[in-house]
Amino acid sequence: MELAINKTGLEGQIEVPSDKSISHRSIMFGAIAQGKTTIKNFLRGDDCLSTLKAFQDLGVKIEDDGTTIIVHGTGFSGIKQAKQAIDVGNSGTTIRLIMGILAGRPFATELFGDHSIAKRPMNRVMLPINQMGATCSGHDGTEFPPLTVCGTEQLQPIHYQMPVASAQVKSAILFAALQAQGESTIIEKERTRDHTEDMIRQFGGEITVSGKEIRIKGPQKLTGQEVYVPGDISSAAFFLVAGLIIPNSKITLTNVGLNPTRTGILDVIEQMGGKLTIQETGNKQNKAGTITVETSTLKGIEISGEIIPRLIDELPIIALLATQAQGKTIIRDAEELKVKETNRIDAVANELAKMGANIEPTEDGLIIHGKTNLHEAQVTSYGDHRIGMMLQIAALLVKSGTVELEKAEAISVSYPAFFEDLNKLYQ
Ligand code: SPQ
Repeated sequence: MELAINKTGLEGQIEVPSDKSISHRSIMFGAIAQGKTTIKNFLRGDDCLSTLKAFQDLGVKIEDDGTTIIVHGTGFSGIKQAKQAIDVGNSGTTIRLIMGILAGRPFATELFGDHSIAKRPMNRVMLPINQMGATCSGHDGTEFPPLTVCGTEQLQPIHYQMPVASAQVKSAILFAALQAQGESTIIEKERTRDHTEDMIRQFGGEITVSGKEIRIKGPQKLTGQEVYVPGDISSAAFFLVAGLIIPNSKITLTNVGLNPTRTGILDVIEQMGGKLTIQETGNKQNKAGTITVETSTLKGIEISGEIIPRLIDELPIIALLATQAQGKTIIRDAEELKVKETNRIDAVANELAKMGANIEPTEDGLIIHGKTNLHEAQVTSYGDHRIGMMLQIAALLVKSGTVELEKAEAISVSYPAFFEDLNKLYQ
């Protein structure tokens, strides 16, 4: 697809799409709780629709009138053996979190996905849930999907020191721990997004979090709730960066979820000298706000350590931001980027370099020297939604020629209306 280029003066207001992480979890919690869960503002991106379909395949009654989703949960025992293998599409969150739920169900389930899912590491979830008593195995003795999960109603609790900072692994263990006989303890490597912990509380469960240590007793019964999904800061990130780097721009983003485990990008923008204002609009339980950004003079910084999980999905677009900052930006401790929908360290470095950026991949991140002009190129998303959207924002800086994006369709995984929303800013 040919991307829009050479834009200045982006102006306007966008309501960013609903949070992908919370949308997945709202279906999952609705399915394992007793009673009705009503979900408003659910993200209708491909990934979350894969979760919805997966739970229908597992025997859960889910109604969708196009606006509101109603999940009729009957507890963990309402999760029944599927008639066929479950297709998770491109969604790492779906496959990893479902494994934790299936760990406590007494039957075998086969899980598979697309070409990218077939390369995503699963030992990180299989090892702890197997330690709890499930039997999970990957394709041909590997850790990779297609996977088989054989669950048991006799799950044991676990004391687990996490070797990776991963909200997906933590969440899978929490779902298994909710079904285990006794107290489990999870110690995070770094604190990661805590939507699962929040929703356990929202659905009437008990969980104790103290720094990086989480304690949870099983078995627990949860109760259906009303869930309103806030906007996704990971989707807002593309327009935050556009507003900062495109000349003469001012963009306002409404209803952006501001859970502190997700807001690392806002800290980075402030440290780089970006002009940003935040007006909080949500409540204590569901922090949200309106964010306005303006074209800014930016400087390079170092991004490393505990902030990385708070902005892991924003690193591709932060790398673009760094190409427009004066001086050197170093991103470290982000080796997890290599095992996302694609190797995001290589993908970002290759594609931005094709457009003229001065960017080097490293073992655990990127080094970017700015400020550079970007020029026309033929680029690819590698089938990764976040790489595709980052490249469209980069193309807006290109003065002449064409920027052709391969595999643009991947963007519908998390932001089906991305191009329509972008169009609104220059009409
Ligand atoms: O679902 P998927 O494909 O893994 O989604 C990604 C993304 O960019 O949308 C990662 F590729 O986000 C993950 C995120 O990186 C969503 C997520 C979650 O909802 O729990 C947690 C993070 O992954 P991880 O591996 O660090 O736990």
